[in-house]
Amino acid sequence: MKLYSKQFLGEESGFPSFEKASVVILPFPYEGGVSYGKGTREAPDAIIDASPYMEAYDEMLDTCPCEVGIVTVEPPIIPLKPEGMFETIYQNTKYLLTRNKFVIVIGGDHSITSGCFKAFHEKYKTLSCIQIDAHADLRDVYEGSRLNHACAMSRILEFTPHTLQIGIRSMSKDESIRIKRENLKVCTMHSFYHKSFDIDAAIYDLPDPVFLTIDVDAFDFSVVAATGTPEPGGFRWYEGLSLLKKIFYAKNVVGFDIVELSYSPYDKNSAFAISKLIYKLIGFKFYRRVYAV
Ligand SMILES: [Mn+2]
Repeated sequence: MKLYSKQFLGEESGFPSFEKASVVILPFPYEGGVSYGKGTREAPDAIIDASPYMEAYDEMLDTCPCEVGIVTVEPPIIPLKPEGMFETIYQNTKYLLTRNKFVIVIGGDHSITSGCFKAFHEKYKTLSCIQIDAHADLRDVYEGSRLNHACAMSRILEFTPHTLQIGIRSMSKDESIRIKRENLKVCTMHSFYHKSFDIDAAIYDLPDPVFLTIDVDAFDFSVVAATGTPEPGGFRWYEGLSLLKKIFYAKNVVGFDIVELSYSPYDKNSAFAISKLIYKLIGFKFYRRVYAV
């Protein structure tokens, strides 16, 4: 697979070869599945462009996570039709998994997750999914498409019954009925805030390995302001990091995607925050140290 002309972390990455890299970042700039704000097509470049401005040294972990070898591959050509997009993300993810890489997909909108998850699920039969998101994304069809971003978790549930949704604070009445009827594991932001959902037990109960899908609208506007379907009341930076650290330390996370950032020329902070988040998660995956957040 061809390496991208720009690399996550820039020179700080040390420019390892594809073969030597443990981590592969796959930019997937697709926004055919959005319903409100646009701009997520430009998000992968915005995140990669921001990444050389952070330190390669992680003060929390007291190490340089980039030493595991991180490469960024060229974004594939993506068909406009959702079915073609699905096949493209599936095939690209599948290829990287056959090369035994830790795959990080940068979206793009949330409709890309199901094709990505399909490839992971073929490799890991007992795969479960943790979704960090403001929205339940449990509609079967939205605006005439089963691959709309509002249907992301409905598609995942066709592969696995083992899901955990965290940070949710926006859902339809029908989605809430479905959650109760199917006893889906959903930790709303309200119950997270009030500690009325046993999140440790829910994480513990999920079968390994785990695929993580992170919608950036899960975060508070102080972390990410540029997103297509914003919802107030999200995770603050350390609150989010603490939760993600817990997930990475408790489970075998085999890959993740990060979706729904929308590029804005007036907001450099959001892209930088997501760049830093990706780097923190690489650190959590490959360096388990004891520290406090
Ligand atoms: Mn969302």
